[in-house]
Amino acid sequence: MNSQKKILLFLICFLFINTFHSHGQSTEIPKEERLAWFKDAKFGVFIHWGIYAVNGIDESWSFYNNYISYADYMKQLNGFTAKNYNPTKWAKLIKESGAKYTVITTKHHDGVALWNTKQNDLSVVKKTPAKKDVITPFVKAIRKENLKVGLYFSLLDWSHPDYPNFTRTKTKYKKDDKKWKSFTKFNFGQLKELSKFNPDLYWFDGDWEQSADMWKAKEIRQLLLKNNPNTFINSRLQGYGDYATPEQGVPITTPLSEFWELCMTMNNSWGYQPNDTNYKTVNQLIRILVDCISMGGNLLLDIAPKPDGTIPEEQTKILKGIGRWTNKHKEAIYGTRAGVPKEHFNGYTALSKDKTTLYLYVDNKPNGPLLIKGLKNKVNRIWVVGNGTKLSHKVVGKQYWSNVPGMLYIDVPEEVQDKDVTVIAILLKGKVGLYREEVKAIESN
Ligand code: FHN
Repeated sequence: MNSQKKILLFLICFLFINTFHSHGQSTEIPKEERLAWFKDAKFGVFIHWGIYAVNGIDESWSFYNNYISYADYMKQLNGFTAKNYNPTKWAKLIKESGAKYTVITTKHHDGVALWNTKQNDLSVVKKTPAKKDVITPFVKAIRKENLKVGLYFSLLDWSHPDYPNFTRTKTKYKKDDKKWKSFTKFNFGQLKELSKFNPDLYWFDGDWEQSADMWKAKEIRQLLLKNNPNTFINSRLQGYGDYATPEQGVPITTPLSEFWELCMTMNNSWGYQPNDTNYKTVNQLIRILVDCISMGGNLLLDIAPKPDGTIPEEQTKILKGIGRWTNKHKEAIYGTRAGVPKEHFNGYTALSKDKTTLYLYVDNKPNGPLLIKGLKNKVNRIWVVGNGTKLSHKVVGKQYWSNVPGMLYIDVPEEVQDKDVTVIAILLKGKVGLYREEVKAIESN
């Protein structure tokens, strides 16, 4: 074979290897299939539970930022009892809230594992009065409620002796291949242990401190998907994830990723902090959920259990309050897709998966009939979601000779309005069609 043919053969092989095995994703079940339930779920509950609840201080960050010494931070191990931990009660409350999935911290940046890891001794099993694995019973209780389970795992571990970083002002080492190899073996060991729980999703955190190569992110992805080809990963694996995870700030513009989830605290703290009484109201949180739904995303709302395993009363009330609304408006939540551009309706909207029903979310008291502009479809029926009342409506301003749609006005009597967000369903003739052209001057009547 002459040298030209050899070069051509090499190039073909190189292209094949790089095209079909970069990220290893071409051999994976398509993302749309793996994340189908996630796209429909819309609402999840995040759980930050750890020793940081004992003093009610920032999770891991309090020692990283030198607000407390590491030694004093770790003394919180002695206060983590889980003596009133009732995972079944947690699972039922999460179900009642209308959440379809939950994500629990298995290990935060402080390195304290909540399951019986065999990779080291830093766990609530070996180092706290709890003396038990709290993840296994939680996963079991969640599955019993037919909810999906996600496991949060911090890639970085500021406690581990072989991990280079420690606090904002101290590092254990700058570069040490032997130590880093040892830490990588530790991380993979813990990830293999977590894969045994067969979670529906992995919620990585802390990826910002190292590169994809250093984390061996590609190998982590391959390990987890080999263990369960239907699982998926959040964005925090240095480019090897499946969906975007905006945090705390409600997106202003619709995220570019088709799959995304806003994670948010109920007050301003991820962990239990009794001094943080700055809770968002149920009404505010429902409207945040509606905002995410209207943009085609999910809300992952955090709760922060106390050291004994009880969920703070304020947080229980909020989950129940959200559950009232989600239970009443199921059809306008689960399985919906992003709504129509704001020019057509001055508020939040969403569409049914088949695009034949348009949902309007009204988070205020209308001064008059609602207005929808530029809707090409004829309307079959309009009703109030959650109580079925049919609503009177009419089209105004449609000129027989013009293709510009008329303006659809819908009356919403006070008695059918929801105390938080009223949802109106519009059953269209066919799939939604929107007039998006420029309205021109008239040349003949
Ligand atoms: O550093 C963590 C933080 O403590 C918390 O766990 C949040 C939750 O998404 N994630 C990281 C900050 O982005």
